[in-house]
Amino acid sequence: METQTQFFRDTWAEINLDHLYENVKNIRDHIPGDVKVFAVVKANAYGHGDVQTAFTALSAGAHGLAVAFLDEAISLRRAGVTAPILVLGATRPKDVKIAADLDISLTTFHQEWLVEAENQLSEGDRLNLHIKCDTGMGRIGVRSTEELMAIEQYVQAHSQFKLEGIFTHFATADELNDDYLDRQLARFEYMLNQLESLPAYIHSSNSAATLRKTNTLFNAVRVGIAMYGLTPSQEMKPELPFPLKEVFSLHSRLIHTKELSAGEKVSYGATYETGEAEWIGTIPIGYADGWLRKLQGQDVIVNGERVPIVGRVCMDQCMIRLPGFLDMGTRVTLIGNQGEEAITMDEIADKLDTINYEIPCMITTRVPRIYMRNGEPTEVSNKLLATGIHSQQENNRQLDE
Ligand code: PMH
Repeated sequence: METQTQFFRDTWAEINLDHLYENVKNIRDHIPGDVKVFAVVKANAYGHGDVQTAFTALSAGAHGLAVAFLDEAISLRRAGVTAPILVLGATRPKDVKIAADLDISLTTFHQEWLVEAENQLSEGDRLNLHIKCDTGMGRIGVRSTEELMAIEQYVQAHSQFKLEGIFTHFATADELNDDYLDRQLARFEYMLNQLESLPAYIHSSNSAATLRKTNTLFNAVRVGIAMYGLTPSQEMKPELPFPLKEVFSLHSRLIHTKELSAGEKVSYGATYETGEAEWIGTIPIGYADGWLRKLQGQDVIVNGERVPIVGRVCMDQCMIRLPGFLDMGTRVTLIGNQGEEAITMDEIADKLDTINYEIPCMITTRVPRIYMRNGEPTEVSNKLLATGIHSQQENNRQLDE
């Protein structure tokens, strides 16, 4: 089959929208029907592609979206998202007008911020706010009840503001020992009790708390990592209420193969030396794609078999030891399944001494994302294409296999 493509390289990530849909649906079904799900799509949906993730999560029953920064929210609105969007991080008070205009909810945790924000808004404007409580994460948020009450009063007294929500974030929800989480929860409940009236959304749970706990759900949850099919921590693996399906996989193709004789060297520093005659393949992915130099020695899957990356990872390419001669263009899977073999995000995270969250985030935007449904690349809706954003990711590659 002829390859039709809007990008011109042999490395890509596949985003399995069926898995994403299933994960969101399972999360939705796991919690009571009146608890709303905010799909956390910050950081380009943890590297998966925010617009496609957002639309899929919403179609699977998510009520709204959460992002870190105002820019991320604006980009979703411009892509046609009409669902509620909450900015979880801090927004500069001078930028609140655009949030009000686009019906984007912001997070607040300082009274002075409200005073400055009010100056940017006119009589008829309405800015939806969620108060962030710092109950023990030590990142952002109101820490004292006096501050909390002052903020509530200020918001109530100014018609440009509407108190839409209040929330906190747990530092240890992915650990099975609940001592610290319970202390945070108690502090949050105490803060809620100080309010004159409760806003529409009360939320504290990330994925780990949503999957593991029932007493932290309130009436909304903010789910990121589990939606992408990744377990929040290794400890939680045996505790999962349903299987999570990984959404992101990473692939490349052999662009060069050769047989080297014994004693020949490979890559910068000439650190790898063939022990015998070896077939060596080159794949066009390197550290500028986020495939870090530390991944030297990591396995990839080719022809259904695990083989190692040999020699140093270069900026745009790396070399692998092949089981024998293989055709150019043969698919190489760096993350995901091929035949009977699988390389999980957790395996890569382990190799890099980090957490699975970091892996899809670190694969740079130079790697095109292909959105898959029923095993086929999806037609991206004309509406999305018309926005002209995320064009690198909005492609419709026919995989020639
Ligand atoms: N809510 C807030 C405020 C967050 O910062 C995050 C994730 C989530 C919800 C979703 O968490 P989950 O992906 O575990 O479900 N934030 C981060 C972070 O700042 N670093 O790693 C994850």
